Amino acid sequence: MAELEGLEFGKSDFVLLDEVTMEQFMENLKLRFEKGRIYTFIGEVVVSVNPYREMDIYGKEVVEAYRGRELYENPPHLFSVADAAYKTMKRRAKDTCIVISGESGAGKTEASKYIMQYIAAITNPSQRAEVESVKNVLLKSNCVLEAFGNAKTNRNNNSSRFGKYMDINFNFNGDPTGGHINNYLLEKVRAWRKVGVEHNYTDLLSGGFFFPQTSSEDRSAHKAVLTALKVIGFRAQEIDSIYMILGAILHLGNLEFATDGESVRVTAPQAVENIAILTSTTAADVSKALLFRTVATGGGEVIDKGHSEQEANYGRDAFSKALYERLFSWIVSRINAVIEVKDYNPVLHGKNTVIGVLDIYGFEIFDNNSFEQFCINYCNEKLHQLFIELILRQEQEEYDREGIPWQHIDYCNNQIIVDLVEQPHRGIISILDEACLGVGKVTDVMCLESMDSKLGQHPHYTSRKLSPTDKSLEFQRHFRIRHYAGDVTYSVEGFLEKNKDPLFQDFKRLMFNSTNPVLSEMWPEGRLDITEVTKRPLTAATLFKNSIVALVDKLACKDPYYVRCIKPNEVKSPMLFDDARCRHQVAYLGLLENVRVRRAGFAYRQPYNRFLQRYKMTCEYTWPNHLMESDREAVEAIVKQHDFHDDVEYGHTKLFVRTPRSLFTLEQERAALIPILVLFLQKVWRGAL
Ligand code: AOV
Ligand code: MG
Repeated sequence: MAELEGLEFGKSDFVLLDEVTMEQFMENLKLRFEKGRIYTFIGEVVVSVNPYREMDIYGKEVVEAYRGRELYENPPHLFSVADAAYKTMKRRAKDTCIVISGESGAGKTEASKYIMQYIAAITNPSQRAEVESVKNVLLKSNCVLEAFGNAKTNRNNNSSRFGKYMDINFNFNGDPTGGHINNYLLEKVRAWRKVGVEHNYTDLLSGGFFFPQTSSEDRSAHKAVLTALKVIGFRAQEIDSIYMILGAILHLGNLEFATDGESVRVTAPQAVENIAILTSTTAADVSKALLFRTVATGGGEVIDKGHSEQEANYGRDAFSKALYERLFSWIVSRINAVIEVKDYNPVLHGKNTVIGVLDIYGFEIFDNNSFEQFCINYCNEKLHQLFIELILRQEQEEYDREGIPWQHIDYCNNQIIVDLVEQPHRGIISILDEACLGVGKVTDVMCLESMDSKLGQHPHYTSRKLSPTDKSLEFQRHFRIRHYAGDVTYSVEGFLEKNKDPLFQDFKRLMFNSTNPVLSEMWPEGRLDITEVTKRPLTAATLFKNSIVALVDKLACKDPYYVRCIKPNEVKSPMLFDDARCRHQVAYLGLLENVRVRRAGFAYRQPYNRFLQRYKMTCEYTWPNHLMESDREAVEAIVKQHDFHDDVEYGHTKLFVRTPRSLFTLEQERAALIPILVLFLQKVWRGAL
């Protein structure tokens, strides 16, 4: 609360603004950022501005200061939220979750790591070995997942190209017993490129993260990953397999095809040999999978159909990316197998509770926005919707619980945009899926035409054809969605292919038949015989939608805590507060509404005993102790003496204060009394009184 830091640092809770206007909000946010106060509350929500510099605020002493304390007892911090989530989980045996949101580069992943570190630091005081080992794996998993799933983008040098939701399980004592990681849609193209795959990639040892003999920084990062893999419990054979798969991916990048008359051949047979060695297959089988496709004819006959050069190129890239994606998912599943809660007996150990931490890609607007951005931004729409629903619901529930009358306030709702994307039969995903099912050659442009005809009237959708004079829709293939966070122009090019995400069955069989059991395990569907492969797999967009719907369900049944991250500028500078950029984020994150909801109800709420402890010195009837029947009555006495009886409601266990001003008065009085009190006590100690 404000008194903990002087007012020169601005207001530490936006609820305390004199007026809830964008101007005041921005003024406070900027002032605090410039004074190095990167965190600010909105009630229990923490707003964070990326400092783009090392801050000395995560050390041991700070952890100690926050441990077990109430939110308002310390300045706002990620640790406040982490501790609140932990306390609720422990005291009320409720599952909680911490949702970290904000756009790319706003600081979500860093925040999630500090939160995990905090939870690790405050648990297992008795240092039990098995709990320590679980904690260690949970922390180390970050390093591995980032190595494989993050990549440099123009928005963030260490951008997460996958979404991550991690459940941490706790036993009755509040110590971690295990966890589970869910990963969401790896943007495989970017992550895969990081390995150093480019066509005609000739020198294996230059560049690329995993074979990086270039800089000492790369070398030590690489070593850290290796150590982490070992700590987590990857076996030597598994680690070797990881390297071999990465090696195979690199060699695939070296493969080219040429056409001789009718038939296509590989130009560098040595690469095929290498791939065969690295994947524990034979050169003949690799070559066949690269150049032919086994198909079942209508008559049940199985034939090998030669690829065109174009098909062979396509197949090679799809295979290479799929290898990477499978590897990533397999690594996640291996980590999960290690941290899975085993032998938990609720009768013996008490209720098993969970804290979930969500760090998922933020809203993205690139110069070229493709299928991945479409999925990512849809995911952000869903999470925003959840935020609205939960923040309102939570308030409502608290008032009900405490027996306080309360009126609903209206909120902007992005349901219409969510529907635009996911509605069955009419939404964009359905239209895409339909196009993917289409017989014959359905092109991206045909798909766009279908969207235009079905969604032409939708207020959040437009395209070049529908708005021919719109300068930002330059190309025939552009369409635009008015997201809650801003307009994004997508190019439909590649949408169908990415949505179908086809990989020739031949590659799956090739990998399943590898004599390396680690590799074979990653490709279970390669077991199927060609004549058995009839069912069309779900499309990428539908799979993603299903996983996000499941995620939202998971979050919705937990007590949510929020960290809202803001990116202060586009140039990664610790000094610059770009007003317009920040204002835009504040608007779309719905932060002003958040403050309003918080204030329209009650700006502050505190359990009676806490309130009393803090303010009893301001009232003659309560200082040093009260003689009333209950703490509630004592609190009433304080409130009456300070004349803001009309501004409060008395709940069953808490006092609710409508406007912050009332509390200000109390705070000021308390601040004025403290020096007098200190003087008084000093005199008592010295025996002067
Ligand atoms: P993101 O997770 O929100 O983007 P990151 O957490 O990766 O963003 O943060 C981007 C960069 O900002 C980091 O690599 C740090 O250099 C810096 N940074 C962020 N938070 C802090 C902090 N608390 N203290 C110091 N530096 C920080 V993305 O995953 O791209 O959506 O996809
Ligand atoms: Mg990230």
